Amino acid sequence: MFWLIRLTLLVPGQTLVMSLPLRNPDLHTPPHAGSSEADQEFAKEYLQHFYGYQPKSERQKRNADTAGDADWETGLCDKLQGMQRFFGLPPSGELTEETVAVMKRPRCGLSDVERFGNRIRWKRSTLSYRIAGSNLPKSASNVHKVIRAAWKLWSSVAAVKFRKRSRKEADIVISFYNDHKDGAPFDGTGGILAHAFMPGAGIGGDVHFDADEDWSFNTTGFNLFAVAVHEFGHALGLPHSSDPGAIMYPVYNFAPTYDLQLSFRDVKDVQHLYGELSWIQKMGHYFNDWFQRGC
Ligand SMILES: [Ca+2]
Ligand SMILES: [Zn+2]
Ligand SMILES: [Zn+2]
Repeated sequence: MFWLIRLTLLVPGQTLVMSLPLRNPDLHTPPHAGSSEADQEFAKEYLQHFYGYQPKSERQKRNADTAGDADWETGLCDKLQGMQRFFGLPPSGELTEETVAVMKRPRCGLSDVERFGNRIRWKRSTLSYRIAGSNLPKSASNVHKVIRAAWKLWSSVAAVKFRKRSRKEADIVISFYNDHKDGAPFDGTGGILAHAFMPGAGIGGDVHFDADEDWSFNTTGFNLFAVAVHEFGHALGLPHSSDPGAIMYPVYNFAPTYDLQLSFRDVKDVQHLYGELSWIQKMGHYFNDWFQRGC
């Protein structure tokens, strides 16, 4: 799946992307009972991408004091335990089947551990967004409806509003891509579903969906609404949450039998950035919903 090792650092108004060639498979076998070599390579790349694991260079390995597994000694075990803790798995540091299964679940492309402070936010309270026209799943009108509903979930709990623009530049550009050149290529069906950029100028705040996914508006494939709400959380400045009930949980776990709702933590986090709704704003939302229901 990964032909490049990617490290993406997102800071307001600035994006730094580094791509390195994939290393040859390591000859050392870490103490991962039962896991195949392919799983071990996959796990290393996963931990590099999502948990900040940085393998030593070949030269550093040669200079290592012991002949043990250099990768293992340079933090792979710590990163694996960090991943296991994040997902509520026993933090054994062993690449168990259960751990590999979690790693292989479809998910968001952003890291689970990068933190950029807790006050990265847009300075304005009204943001514009634009849906780029190409590669949209069918039908486009459904996409527009779902995107509007996803923004509304956030604006109904925090003092931030969203306005759609058709042509002019917008703060947040939403696109569906196969190939694209932001340093974090998509990977075909499954794997990474989408990614977004933290608030900032230029590409900041933009949201990209993998056009190769089977996007849906119901219970089949990947529910676009669920993924959009998650990615819009990033576009507003929210990091990943380890709470499986939170929208900001990085793995796709939409349960079609339930209404999608923000968790208590999601609400508190977005209110921390943008403030709570005023009494008048709450009444405005209430009457708006009331008129839309037609009763
Ligand atoms: Ca994908
Ligand atoms: Zn995410
Ligand atoms: Zn992208």
